[in-house]
Amino acid sequence: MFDRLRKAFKSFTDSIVNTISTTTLSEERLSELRDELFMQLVDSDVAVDVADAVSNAIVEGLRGVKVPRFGDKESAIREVIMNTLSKLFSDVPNVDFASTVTELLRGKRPVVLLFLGPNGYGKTTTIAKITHMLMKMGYTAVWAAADTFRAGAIEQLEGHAGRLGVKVIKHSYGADPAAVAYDAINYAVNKGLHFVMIDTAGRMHTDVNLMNELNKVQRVSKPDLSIFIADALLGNEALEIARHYSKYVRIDGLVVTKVDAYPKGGAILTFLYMLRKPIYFLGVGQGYDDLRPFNKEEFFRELLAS
Ligand SMILES: Nc1nc2c(ncn2[C@@H]2O[C@H](COP(=O)(O)OP(=O)(O)OP(=O)(O)O)[C@@H](O)[C@H]2O)c(=O)[nH]1
Ligand SMILES: [Mg+2]
Repeated sequence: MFDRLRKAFKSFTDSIVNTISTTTLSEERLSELRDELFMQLVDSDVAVDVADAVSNAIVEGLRGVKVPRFGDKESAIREVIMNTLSKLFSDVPNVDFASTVTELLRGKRPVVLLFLGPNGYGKTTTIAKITHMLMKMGYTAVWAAADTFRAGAIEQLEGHAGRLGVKVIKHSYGADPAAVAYDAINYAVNKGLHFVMIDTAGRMHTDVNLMNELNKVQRVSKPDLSIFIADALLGNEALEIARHYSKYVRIDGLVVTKVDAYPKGGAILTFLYMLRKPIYFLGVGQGYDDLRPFNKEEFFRELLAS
């Protein structure tokens, strides 16, 4: 995964090691290397502003760094880059989803999870995957079919529910999604279930009516976590939409989907840097098990692994 982004860091690290093996890192050479890294990051789909900030910070971190003359130069360089990335992203929370929701359950039941995002980004599939994971942990869930807008949305959710053995609370198409969410929460309260997952209709931030409707769903359901589903393949577009969404709804964190079909990898860095929100999971396929917990430090380590 993230092959292209890993190659960008690998090629940069190699260039640094080659330079310091023969000469010192002059200002001029550092500036060339910074431009090289910037271009490689942009080619890996990192947004321009983010590529600029990351390449500048890494070159700053390398300035005047002491590298062992005979030791493992590459690891020394990788450590500098790792430390720089950690610092650059230090205020982006690293959230372990499973332990967070377990913690939330100590204080209340049900825990309510609201899933948001544009059409086709993977909301419904992600609900199924996360529920599958929570059920394996021994928890119970009910789903709110709050996408009462798109034809076939309720049946699609019921299809997943049938396979996983989850109850769906539904109204008819055109019904108020907030009312569906409200009923699902009441159902969970009465049955003592652990989780309510609310499946909402895909929408663009430009549709003010639909965005206000989403705001109402959030006000009524008071979710413990509102999760924006970001399609990795639509990197910058997904970023812009998430930023506009924030004017209407609270976003607590993200799941980045379709990472299996996205060797470039750069959008993940872009989302983290620009939104400063935790990424709970990466979606890595269409199966229920294709969900990978995300940890930013592990991600950076993976990017820098030789
Ligand atoms: N390869 C891959 N495909 C995914 C992933 N997540 C979702 N998909 C696919 O993306 C398509 C859309 O997924 P949905 O879950 O229906 O998306 P949605 O956001 O609910 O879409 P709407 O209900 O139309 O707004 C489906 O074909 C999914 O199988 C992923 O992580 N990897
Ligand atoms: Mg859907």
